[in-house]
Amino acid sequence: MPSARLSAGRFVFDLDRPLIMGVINVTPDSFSDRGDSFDADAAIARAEQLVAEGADLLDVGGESTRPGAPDVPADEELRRILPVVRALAPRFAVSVDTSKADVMREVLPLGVAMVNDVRSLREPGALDAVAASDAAVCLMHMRGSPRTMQDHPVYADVVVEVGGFLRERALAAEASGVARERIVIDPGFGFGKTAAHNLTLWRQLGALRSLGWPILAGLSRKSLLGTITGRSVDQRVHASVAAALLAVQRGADIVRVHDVAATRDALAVLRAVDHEESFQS
Ligand code: HH2
Repeated sequence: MPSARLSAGRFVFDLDRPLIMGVINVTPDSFSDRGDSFDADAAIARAEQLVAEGADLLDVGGESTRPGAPDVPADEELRRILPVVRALAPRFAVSVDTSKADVMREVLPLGVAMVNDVRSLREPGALDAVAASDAAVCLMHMRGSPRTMQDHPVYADVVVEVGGFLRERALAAEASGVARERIVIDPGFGFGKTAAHNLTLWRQLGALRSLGWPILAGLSRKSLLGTITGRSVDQRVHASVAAALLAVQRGADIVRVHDVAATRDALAVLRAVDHEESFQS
């Protein structure tokens, strides 16, 4: 079973309750918010709001990974996120959503708590950049790249293949010197998967968790929820809250969400029902 703690730079999180990671997309083209936080001041204000609402971690990203998104050069990604990371990292537990070693090397000395890499530290230099720090890392499964990942993904057994990949990447990180309690794994909902693949992985989160690392689940506002409910991106809050709840019930330790306040309330209800001792009148 995964370690009961997550060590993330100067932060240590107890994983006996689920953590909420709030999303800050410093991008003009994210699928989920259409550039609401592209301006640095807007991103910082949103981050402060998400912390007040109950976010444990803030995930700051400067490159959209939606299906079909173009690659963004490292200097442009840094131009977008650096003012935001500089303002937030001294105050809060900041995760940086990036795959580029150049970006990691620039932000890690600023006191970043986590690197969240949708490419699982496979870009040149990325593994070493994280190993040389004390930050946590989220290793995510993706088939192909954002430009190609939804082109007819096929798996013989999606749970075995995703689990095998995540295990291999987590062991590679450990072999490079990243302690086990700094590692989180993520099946990568929507990254090179059909709706059926996503649902199978979701049902089997417990099997992935038994690999030995905590699980992060990112389902918030995703197209799977649009497929299920028929709703557009800006109308997926209710489905996203249900998704966070059902991910935690099936084994997620961290949920990556846009709607922090609503998710926090839902998880508080779950905890009151599941843990008698947490709610005594
Ligand atoms: N999903 C997105 C981005 N980063 N990281 C992890 N670990 N897991 C995820 O599921 C995940 C992620 C996509 O969501 P969003 O950031 O809202 O959109 P975009 O990539 O278009 O900026």
